[in-house]
Amino acid sequence: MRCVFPPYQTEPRRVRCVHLLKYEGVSTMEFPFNNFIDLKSVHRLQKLAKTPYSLAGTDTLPPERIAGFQASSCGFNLLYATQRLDEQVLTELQNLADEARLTDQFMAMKAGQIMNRIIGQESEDRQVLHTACRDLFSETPRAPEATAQAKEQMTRLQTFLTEVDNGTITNEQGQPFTSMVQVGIGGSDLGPRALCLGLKGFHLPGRRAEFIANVDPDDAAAVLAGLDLSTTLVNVVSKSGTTLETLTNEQLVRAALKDAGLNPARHILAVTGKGSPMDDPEKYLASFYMYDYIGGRYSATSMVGGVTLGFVLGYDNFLEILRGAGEMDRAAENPSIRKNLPLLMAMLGIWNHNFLGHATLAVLPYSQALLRFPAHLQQCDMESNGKQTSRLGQPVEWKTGPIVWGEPGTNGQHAFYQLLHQGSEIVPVEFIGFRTSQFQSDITVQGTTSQQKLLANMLAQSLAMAQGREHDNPNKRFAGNRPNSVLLADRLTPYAMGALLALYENRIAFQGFCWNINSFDQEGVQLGKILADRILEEMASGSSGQGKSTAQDSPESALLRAAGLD
Ligand code: G6Q
Repeated sequence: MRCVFPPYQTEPRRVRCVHLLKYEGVSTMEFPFNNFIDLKSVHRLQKLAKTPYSLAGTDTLPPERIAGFQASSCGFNLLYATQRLDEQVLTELQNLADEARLTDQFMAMKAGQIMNRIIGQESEDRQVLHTACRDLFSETPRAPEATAQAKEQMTRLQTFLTEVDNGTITNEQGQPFTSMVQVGIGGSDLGPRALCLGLKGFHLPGRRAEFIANVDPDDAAAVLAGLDLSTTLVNVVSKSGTTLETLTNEQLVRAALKDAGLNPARHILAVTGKGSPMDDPEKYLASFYMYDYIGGRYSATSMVGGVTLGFVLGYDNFLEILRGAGEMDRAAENPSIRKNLPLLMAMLGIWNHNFLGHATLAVLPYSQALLRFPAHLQQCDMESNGKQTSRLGQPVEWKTGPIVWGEPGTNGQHAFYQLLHQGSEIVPVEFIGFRTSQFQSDITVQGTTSQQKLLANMLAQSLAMAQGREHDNPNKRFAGNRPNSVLLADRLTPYAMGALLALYENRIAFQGFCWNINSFDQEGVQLGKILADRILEEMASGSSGQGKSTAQDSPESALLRAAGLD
């Protein structure tokens, strides 16, 4: 039985197709409901949202509330007493997760159901199996075939890295490679880059990794200027093997290698989809694969991240990233929101976004290492859940993904926190912190370490946003009631980094399941690419540069002229 409904609006509103999820032996999955806004728990939550718990004032956070609103998974603790909710709201959020069958949908995804599709419309129609890349440690992986493919790639990676380490793979002069440049964009850049920067304290001595993403020639120029190309490996990463920016930058780097008198075939490796135009092992020093069922923005734990991270951190540390991610994926199977951090964070986000009406979300890591993690989340969240068509191919009538943004604290405190505390827009915040520093090199000044100062600031911000402060002078008044949570772990290790990545990936997937949208395609990036191709054609042919504008000019030509680029 399929959940294909007649055109939107003609179908009477009701929740249908419940109890049709199956995990095994079913190639297509039936989605368990139609409209988010028709779920019974949604109606109850709408009523509760009229009088949310008030955090403002000095007696709103008694110790029992702070102790009660905590949860943990895989070494991460979430303190969420500073959210605008009470036990009743939490119970209804659990009911919503149950009614929308969120963990069932997650299990179905992990087991290889076709989750990337829109029923009744042309769509990608693919499995979503990034979780299989890290399901390497269990004797009963949820998607055994995909995990077997991941293991095969891991073995290739281990062999390659061993040969780089033991001098079997060297440059033409027999010198070891010390640097790797990853050339890729979007999902083939952001996650791997965020993780690479996130784990600098674990980089192998003498090893370094750089990234070139932008087609702006200044990006490549700045990176290449700081490298000795003779001891540099270039890792070109593109799932499709057709991305304009990446193919252009590959040519640019090939030319730079040749200019330096080096043989590109001894320096350039590739990570790509099987059968893509880049799947040409003859052309590269080594080739690794990622598969159709791994979306770009969910690919950091596949070879898309594995090759560069393995090179700079060592194979064992990459394996630790996968172990952390794999354990968080297991934690995400628990139907109880009190025991499943990704699910809890998904539901808190939905409470703030759909019921309290907050349009954006700031992710503020109190960890300089996580400098680029918000940028990765921007892509992962907004490309996944910035949608307005349901999985049944109908327009949605409820809010889907929020605007996600962020920067590390304490730097942000000296920048945009003014708006967070006193602006007219309420911005829910997710703070992320670690009890000890990554490098474990610190100084005590006036009785506290820098790490303590960092964490004290994070907790202070959480309290200030929640409780605010009364003042006679309205300009010095803080209204409070700015919801936030604090996510804490002991130290940002490879294991913690993997767990954090999977925590957010799974939170995003749970929200997409709840909104009944397809979190795994990205049609919204296509139109701009098509128009850019048209403008490039005009630039290459010079057809817009023939005199004054005419009434027949296409908008592309007219814009080129107006921009002085004809
Ligand atoms: C991610 C998107 C997108 C993609 C890039 C790079 O989910 O699909 O960001 O990763 O466009 O694509 P290629 O890896 O195919 O070059």
